[in-house]
Amino acid sequence: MKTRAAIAWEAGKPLVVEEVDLEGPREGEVLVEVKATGLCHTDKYTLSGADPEGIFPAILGHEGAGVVLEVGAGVKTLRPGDHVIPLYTPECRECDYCLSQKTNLCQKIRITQGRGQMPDGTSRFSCRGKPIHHYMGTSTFANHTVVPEIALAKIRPDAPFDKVCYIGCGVTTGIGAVIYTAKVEPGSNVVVFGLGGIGLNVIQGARMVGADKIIGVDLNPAREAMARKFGMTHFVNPKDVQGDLVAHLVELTGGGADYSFECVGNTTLMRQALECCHKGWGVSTIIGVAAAGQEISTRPFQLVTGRRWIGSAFGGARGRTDVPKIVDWYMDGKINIDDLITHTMPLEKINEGFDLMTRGESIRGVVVY
Ligand code: NAD
Ligand code: AHE
Ligand code: ZN
Ligand code: ZN
Repeated sequence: MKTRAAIAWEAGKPLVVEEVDLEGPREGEVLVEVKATGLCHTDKYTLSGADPEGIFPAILGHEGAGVVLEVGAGVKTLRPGDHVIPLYTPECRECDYCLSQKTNLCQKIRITQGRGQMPDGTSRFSCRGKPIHHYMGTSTFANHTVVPEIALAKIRPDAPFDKVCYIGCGVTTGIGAVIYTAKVEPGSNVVVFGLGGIGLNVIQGARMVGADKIIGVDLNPAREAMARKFGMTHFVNPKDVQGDLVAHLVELTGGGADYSFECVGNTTLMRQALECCHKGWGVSTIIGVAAAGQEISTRPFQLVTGRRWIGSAFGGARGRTDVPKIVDWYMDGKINIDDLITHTMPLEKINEGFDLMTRGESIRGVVVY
């Protein structure tokens, strides 16, 4: 079939919206009509050329929601008409990783996914006869996409696509990092570096679990009002801090954060996030994605004295199990998504959506097909 997609032909160049050819689903695969997709900073990162797994040409996008149109041979859990959220972290429920119950990082199709291919090593997308790579197994910057069955969460049919698409990455990543990865307890003091599409969901997750102080750190003063609405109790703009930021945060938390989260992708901030944690027990979770070649460092003494440095992908969520629950939380009014979606646009305006992100004017931009 023919469909419309925003193609990343080359690193560092704007996306080009054009017609593409899409082959039907093969065994274990599902054809999805994407109804809406969010723009995540990770798409921008890959487009920039800094991602070692960035392969071009490709159809980016990993924060979608849509409807199943057709299923390939052997697909048992989905049928046409089902509403779904594509998962860049699938859940096969049979690989060693899934069975371990210690991680959400299902590895069943990770190798081909990282090569921009479907599990059989080929692509379903092409444009003027030239194959186009998939991205993160999802490619939601296409109006139609083919996704493995194990990488689709079935969601309730009454959930609005233009809101719950954000659960495909940002909402789950932020809230999940708090509840599934760090397991923040009520009464904890929390510091969040970066108050964008991910960090604001960390804030909302911290409030949900009953954190005490929730301190947000961002260079953009415009982020303060939104973060307070989501539960932030103190705002720190590093530009306004005289002296050492880490010392300031340790003082503000009365000895150090019980939990900190880095939601920017900046290795200097990752170090500060670790070092502002409380001696003996503070846990710092890295969520931000840093470019190829970047490395983190700290004095080992920071860890010897009881701080722990951990990371979180997709908020530690098991997609097929947890995403439908998070959709329920939204539909039940337990989490706020609407206020974070500051801009919606047609696919033709997707580059303007990324410009808004770069200028710090949007929290989440969403393309509605
Ligand atoms: P965003 O652009 O919406 O937000 C980034 C925020 O960081 C902005 O508010 C910006 O003002 C702030 N910021 C930038 N530099 C700063 C600095 N030096 N000090 C303080 N604040 C600063 O991005 P996002 O969509 O929220 O994504 C954040 C990061 O998380 C990215 O690196 C993205 O790739 C990553 N990410 C990781 C996962 C995961 O599963 N681990 C999932 C989604 C996104
Ligand atoms: N290809 C990148 C890695 C990027 C990365 O860490 N991705 C996160 C999700 S970011 C979503 O916005 C992730 O899930 N990582 C686990 C995995 O298996 O990719 C790079 O820098 O190499
Ligand atoms: Zn993302
Ligand atoms: Zn698995």
